[in-house]
Amino acid sequence: MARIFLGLLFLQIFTLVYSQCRDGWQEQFGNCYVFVNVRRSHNGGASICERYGSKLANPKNVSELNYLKETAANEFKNANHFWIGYSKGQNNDLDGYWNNSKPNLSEGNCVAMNNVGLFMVDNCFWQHFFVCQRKACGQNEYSCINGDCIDSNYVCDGNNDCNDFSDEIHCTNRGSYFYNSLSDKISVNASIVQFLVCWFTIEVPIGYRIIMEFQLYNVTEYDWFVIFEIKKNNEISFIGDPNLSDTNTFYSRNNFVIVGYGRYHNAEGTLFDFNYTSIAIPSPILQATSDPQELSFSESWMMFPDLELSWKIEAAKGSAITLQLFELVFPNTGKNSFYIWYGDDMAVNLTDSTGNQTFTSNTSEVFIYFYSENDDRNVKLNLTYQMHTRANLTNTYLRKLLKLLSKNSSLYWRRNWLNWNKYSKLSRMLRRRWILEISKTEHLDFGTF
Ligand SMILES: [Ca+2]
Repeated sequence: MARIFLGLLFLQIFTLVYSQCRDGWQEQFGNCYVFVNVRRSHNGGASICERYGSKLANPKNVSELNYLKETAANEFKNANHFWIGYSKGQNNDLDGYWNNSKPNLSEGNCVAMNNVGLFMVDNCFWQHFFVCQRKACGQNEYSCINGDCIDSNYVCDGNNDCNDFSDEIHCTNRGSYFYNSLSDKISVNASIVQFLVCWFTIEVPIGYRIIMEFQLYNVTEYDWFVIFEIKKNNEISFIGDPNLSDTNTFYSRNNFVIVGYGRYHNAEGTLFDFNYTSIAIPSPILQATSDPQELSFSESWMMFPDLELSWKIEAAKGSAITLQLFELVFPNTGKNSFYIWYGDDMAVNLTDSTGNQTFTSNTSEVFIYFYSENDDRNVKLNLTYQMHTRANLTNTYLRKLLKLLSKNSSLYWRRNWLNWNKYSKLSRMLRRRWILEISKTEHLDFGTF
């Protein structure tokens, strides 16, 4: 009886561990796919895929395209589009399988697809959900986190066969413990450390970052201790060591953290304990109203290295959005970028700027993008966003506008302004032009709109 039970247990572990795709990934056409419900730029999504040894999905034929669109319809309830891997190539053309509907390159450089199988080219910084794709492993292989496939006999044998330790992170018989809840407390007592080296690996969902806070740290100089994470290409990135730092709080670069401890002398009692929590880094879509609303960075986000943040601000169709920037402190070092798109392809690169500035869109959406490679502690953003309806612009400030326009332009403008409704296409163009003119004018106070 006991033998049968052990046999069943073994079978269960076997099927759990040695599937051809990792948990959460779907196998299809010899590939593994994951549909990520987190909004990122094209590059941000691609970089998350790379950590898993995968790329943004590239449908190569109609079956793969149909699979992507049908699965996306289920997985991405609130998204019109999701990123796939195609983008503008070196030959300035789009490389990909288009099912006779090649998108128009004039609208951007990166390709998104929707859940009815149509493509569009979008600004690569825009935020969309995304799909990663990698090759599935064979029948008797283990699927490493980094995308490698190893012989399943090498799992939990004490050797780092995957090169990212993922074949050795969940082997309690060898002193490696795996945590995948969003928060937990990990307390390590000398009595449970039977091994010379033990590992504690935390993996939280994609899009989350981990904060570790040490309460107790009795690791001596005779021991070995490290907190690190694996980036793409198995590159190790050290997060910190409580012994060497003036802080007991550490922030992850991605959704993994590994804590390693090596015991080189006899120890007693609790060696170290820490709490970890994880927070999602959002990419919100905000609705502008006629009242100014505040947008600012959360200080806790700023502590994370390799941080991509974005906000899309939408207003009612036909209206405009004004951003009033009150404070911006932003390091102009490393690979940092800060952009605001506030009109038809008008981007402001804010790497250098601080202080009061106003931006007024000529479209009903504004996009703000921030990236910082460093965990710079001194980043501040404080701005308000506000919608201006067409009614505000046409009725209340008509006289003001006409006065302004007549100052430095001809009667042409007045004449067409009065024909606003008659020539709707022309008037749209003119309205955009007017808003642009106003935004360039210093003496108009937008707070009064
Ligand atoms: Ca191994």
